Order: sequence, then C-alpha cells, then structure tokens
Amino acid sequence: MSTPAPTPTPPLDLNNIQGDILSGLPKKTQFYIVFDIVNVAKFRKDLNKLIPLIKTVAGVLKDRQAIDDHKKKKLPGLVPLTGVNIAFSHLGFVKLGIDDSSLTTGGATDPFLIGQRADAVTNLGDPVKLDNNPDWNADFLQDLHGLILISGESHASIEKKKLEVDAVFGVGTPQSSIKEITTIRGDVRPGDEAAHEHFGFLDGISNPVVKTFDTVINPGPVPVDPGVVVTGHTGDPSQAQRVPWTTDGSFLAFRYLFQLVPEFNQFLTKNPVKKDGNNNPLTPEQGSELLGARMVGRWKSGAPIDITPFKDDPALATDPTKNNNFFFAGEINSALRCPFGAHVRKTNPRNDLEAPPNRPSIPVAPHRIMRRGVQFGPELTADEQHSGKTAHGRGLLFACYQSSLSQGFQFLQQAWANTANFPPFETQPEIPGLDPLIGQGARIMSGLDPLDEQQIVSMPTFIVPRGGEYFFSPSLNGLKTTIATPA
Ligand code: N7H
Repeated sequence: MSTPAPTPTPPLDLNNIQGDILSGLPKKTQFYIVFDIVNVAKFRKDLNKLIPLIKTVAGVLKDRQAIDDHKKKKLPGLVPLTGVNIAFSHLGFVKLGIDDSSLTTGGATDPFLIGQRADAVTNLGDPVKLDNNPDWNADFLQDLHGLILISGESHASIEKKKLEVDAVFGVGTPQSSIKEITTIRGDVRPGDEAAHEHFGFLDGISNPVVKTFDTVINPGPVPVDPGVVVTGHTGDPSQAQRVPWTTDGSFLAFRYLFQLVPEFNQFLTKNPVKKDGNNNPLTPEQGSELLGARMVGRWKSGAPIDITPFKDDPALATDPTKNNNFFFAGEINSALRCPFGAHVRKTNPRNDLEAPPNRPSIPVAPHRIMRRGVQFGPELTADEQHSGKTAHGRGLLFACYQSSLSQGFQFLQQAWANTANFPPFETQPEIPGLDPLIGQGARIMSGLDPLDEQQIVSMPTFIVPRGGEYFFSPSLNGLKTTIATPA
C-alpha cells in the first residue's frame, strides 16, 4: 500500500502572523510587559483596540525595507519605528475562558499546560528553593497571563508606544483590564558591542532558514519546514490537532537569564589554554580567548571555531555566506576543532546526529528554534571587572519561537544542554559534559584543551535563570475571532 502524499504546505499568511516570530521586530530597545488579566470582559473588548497596533510579519518586512533604504541613502540617525506583539500563557487562556486544548497536545506534562515555573523544577534543572519553587524573582513565582512586547529604535519611541498600549487597557485607571506585573526593558549594547551579548560574543547569527518564507538562503544547516516555527503548517508535530484559531501562531519561551560577566571573565583569565591544537604555545591572552571560543563554539567576533579553530577570523565572522557554513563534518568522533559540549554544538549539533556511527540518524531540524531576545542591564563597571564579582544585574531576555516546546526550547535545555553524555557516541571516549553556558546540574565539560580532549573541567555557574514563562503568540485571526470579543 502506498503512503498518501503529505498535504502540501499552505502558504504562510504574512499578514496573519505576528512579526517577531519569523522576522524579528527590529529593535535597539524593547519592553517586555508581563501582565495579568483582571477584568476578563473588558480585556476581551479592549483587545480589539490593540489589534491595529500589532506588527505582523508583513509589517516588519516593510520596516526592514525602510531601514535598508535609510542606510543606502546614508541618512543620519535611525528610522523611527515601533512594533507591538502580544502572547498568552495557558493560565491566561484559562482566565479568559478560552479552550486551548489544541495547544496542549502533550498530555498532563505538556510544558505549555504546566507552565515554566513547574517545568523549571521538573525538567529544566533550575535551582530550586526549599518551598519547591525555582529560585526566581518573586514576580515570576505568581500566575502570569500574558506578555506584551514593544520594540523600537529609541527609548522615547517605546515609551510613547507604551502609553498608547496602556491607554488601550486603561492602565493607571480603576477600570484597567490588566495589571502589569513587571516591565523589563532590554537594550542592544552600545557602540561596537551592539549585537554582542554581555560576555562579548556576537549573537543572532544562526537561526533556522524557513522554507517558503526565507528568500535568501546562505550556505548552512538545511532549511526547516515552516511548521517547525509556525503552528498548523508542515513540520508542526501537532498540525493535525490545531484548530483554526491556533494556526499561524508560535510558542514563545521567555527566560529571564542573568549573566555573571566578571566571574566568566575571571574563569577565562585563570584557565588559559596553554597550546593550540597544532602544539603552538599561546600567550595567556590568546589562551583565555581560545578557552572562551571553545566554550561557545564561536570566537567573540562570531567566527565559528569549526572553520577556524585556533585563530579568530573577523572577516569570516561577518560574512553571511560563510559564517554558518559548518557541520562538524569529519569530526564525528573528535572535539579537536570544536568541543562536543560547546554551546553552539550542544544546541544545534548539525551533522553530529545526522550521520552518527553505529546508530540511526536523528534529524536535528525538528529541534531548531527561532531565537529573538535582547540584552538587559548596564555595561560592566571597572569595579566589577577588578573584583571579579557581579554587582549589577545584567543578562539576556531570552526569547525563542517554535511550534512545539517539547521539541524546541524544553528539549534543548533538558535533553541536550543539561545532559552530560549528549551527543551519545558509542566510540567516543570522553563525556561531552554540560553546555558550559546554560547547562544546569553538575557543571563539567571536556574538550576545552584541544591537545587533551578527554580532560574533564569543572566550572562554576555563569548564567542564572531568575524567571520566565511559556506563552503562545496567536495569529491576528486568532486574536480577532477567538480571543477578543466585539467592542
Ligand atoms: Fe545561545 N552566548 O553568548 O554565548 N548563543 N546563549 N542559547 N544559542 C548562541 O549562532 C548565549 C541560550 C542557542 O545554530 C551564540 O547566533 C547566551 C538558551 C542556539 O549554531 C551565542 C545565553 C538556548 C544557538 C550564544 C544563551 C540557546 C545559540 C552564537 C544566555 C536554548 C544557535 C551566535 C544568557 C535552550 C546554534 C549564533 C547554531 C547560539 C550565547 C542562551 C540556544 C554567542 C549568553 C537558553 C540554538
């Protein structure tokens, strides 16, 4: 009997999908407004007034065109623009009285159903307090209903837009339909550090290329089906269960991650790699730089160490036709070029699982996530650098989109980052260890010294989760037909 041909992927409706999901809201600064719904009937009416403010993928593409034109014309300053998106937690849908069972297809342990607070304890490995709650900021230990993102090119722009959003819900009046639990502002770092996260590494280089959406396809990992990111499309493991209002959406995993930058820097300074993989001695500075690069899998410039293992190559780093064109190919059993535990190898093992020795290939594409997010907190002070101790909170407002949390963020954190023997090669003598950045548990890693791949190194924590939640970012159609009620 022949298998029926798969249903062809319906085209993505770019006017129906919220902009952050596929295109990323353009931003120099961004508000994350975490809210609770306090007046359901009013909220559902108010939402009608928010819908026209929401930026879709089509809207973001127009904004990006405007930015490109502005740059081409070498005009001064930045194009003034803002973008608003909204997402809801399972508890938000419960509060609204909306049946979200087509989003909680994983049964009683579905991550969206149980929420991130419970998941942090059960599966993510976050440090837990005596009361069995994760060791998070109090704001995130209560029930959270939704998240509003406001991004823009300047503080003035997003503050103005926030006043508009607040007015929609009556915030600041006794009739407010929402209560803002916390508003966190993220900011792209200043000057040359723009696009670099707080440890100093260029970020936002590797995100999945989405079939039927992306038009520029640079050499790199294979494009993913649209349903890996957008619900209801080919590649969404729960495609068959989605009802119309839950299609064209995406799950948003938000994590409030603090980075211990002086402690990270001190670890690099104290443990420089002595020689590169060709036995060439390194200065302490070179050795520290190489250590950091081997922990991340890229140099601070963004150049992948799988291509340029022992020397940074800034030109390669910023060339989109080259900077993602690596597959850990030819080193299935070797960490010489890139340790198995390096952050980018743990979170996207590329060919490691596609052609492993003595076991069937495991496709990586279903586990790809669309990373967004932005830095928060001040730049490092001289005192902190000198003392090696963090005195001011800073880090990453991590956000990623996927059609399945249990295949995407939750899986990456639990099954890959926190699992010491992943990737599980039978012939590989050393334990890869945990992801040295985000791994939770007994933090060990091998492969930091290219001449002694099996040496296991223990390391302290550099990233501390202090909150988060799982949200669903619905389509415009879902917002109009099911979540809002006519005004
Ligand atoms: Fe990671 N970092 O600064 O070192 N991440 N990450 N991440 N991350 C990546 O390739 C970082 C976090 C992924 O396709 C780069 O764009 C920091 C979480 C994935 O090759 C850098 C934090 C999760 C990739 C960082 C953090 C991931 C990736 C290289 C937290 C998921 C793409 C730049 C504070 C569970 C891998 C780039 C690929 C890349 C850093 C968090 C996942 C520099 C500081 C929580 C999938």
